[in-house]
Amino acid sequence: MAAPTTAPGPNRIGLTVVEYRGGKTTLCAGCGHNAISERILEAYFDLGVPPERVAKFSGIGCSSKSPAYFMSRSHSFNAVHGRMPSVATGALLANKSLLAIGVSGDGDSASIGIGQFVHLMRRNLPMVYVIENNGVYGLTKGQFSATADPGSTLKTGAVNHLPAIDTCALAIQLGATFVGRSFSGDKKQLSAMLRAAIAHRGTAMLDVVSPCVTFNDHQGSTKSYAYLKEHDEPLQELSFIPAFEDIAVEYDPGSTVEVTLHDGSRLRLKKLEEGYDPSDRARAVARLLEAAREGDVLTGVLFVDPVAPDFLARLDTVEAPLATLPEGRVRPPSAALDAINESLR
Ligand SMILES: Cc1ncc(C[n+]2csc(CCOP(=O)(O)OP(=O)(O)O)c2C)c(N)n1
Ligand code: SF4
Ligand SMILES: [Mg+2]
Repeated sequence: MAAPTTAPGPNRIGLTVVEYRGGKTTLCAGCGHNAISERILEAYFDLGVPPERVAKFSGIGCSSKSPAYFMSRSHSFNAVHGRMPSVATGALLANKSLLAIGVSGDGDSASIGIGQFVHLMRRNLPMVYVIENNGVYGLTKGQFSATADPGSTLKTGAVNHLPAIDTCALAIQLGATFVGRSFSGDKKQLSAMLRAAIAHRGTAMLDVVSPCVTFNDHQGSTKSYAYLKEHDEPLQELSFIPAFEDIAVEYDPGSTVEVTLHDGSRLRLKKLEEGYDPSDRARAVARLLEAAREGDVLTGVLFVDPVAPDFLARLDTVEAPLATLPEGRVRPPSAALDAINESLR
């Protein structure tokens, strides 16, 4: 049922997957971030999104280098460390027709960038926001970040004593409208989640555990491939049916929740955990805290509200990109300026 295609042939707008590729990666072989770049480009290819409509944003870190490795034909802005949210906000306020994706790291979003991150989550800016979460500052040689779990160790044996920031719990509590957690090694779950995030109108925050093979893949790490294989606790089996595939499939509403997204696509969540309701914010946060206490990594769609108005809708910003508006529409008429000048005399 509606499995991602990524066949070598053209997609629905006549482009091949090669046309969604980016530059050759300079990240370490085996880095989780590389797998996420692949899933991202496949998701846009499968949905037939024109690369020229996409704007990629990032901050600083190995993760923030990732946008260079997918969709070279898209717009791209590699911002300052932790300041990507304000750059993306400005770009979308100036041009509402862009389809935005931000790629950040746990350091970029939860350490230096936490001040910007929290405001992005409460604004519900329409963008996909991926945190490639490896628990360390990979680019600067593997210091603990703010998402490192207490008791986890560095390769040197140093122990983290501070509590971890759970970006998903924080985003849900702050009002984000699509929040999911996945693992770079779970191709099926991550692909469905990314495609749904692209179809969602609002901030879709995906925290993807993405092991750093060079600095944080040892015993004692809770962000390693081995730890995730042992402790990944999926909430649902996800499937995504794009709006252009008009397929009706029977399902049992007792065991499956179907969410209709902004563009008519459907996200189907087959419950693996009885009673989990992805529209209940308080329960979602409580369940994340419970999982953390048990040392489990809860994955899947944690929370979704497909109807809340996004930031640009609330502000009622102009449809046309600001750069295309004629001067007469962006400047106050001279009579208005004269009146202001007169009032200042
Ligand atoms: C203002 C500023 N402070 C510190 C740095 C140094 N620095 C570069 S990347 C980074 C952390 C990156 O960590 P993360 O976002 O988790 O990305 P990763 O490399 O782990 O993917 C730091 C502290 C910087 N570039 N700019
Ligand atoms: S140092 Fe870590 S995060 Fe950076 S590219 Fe290498 S494996 Fe990836
Ligand atoms: Mg990191």
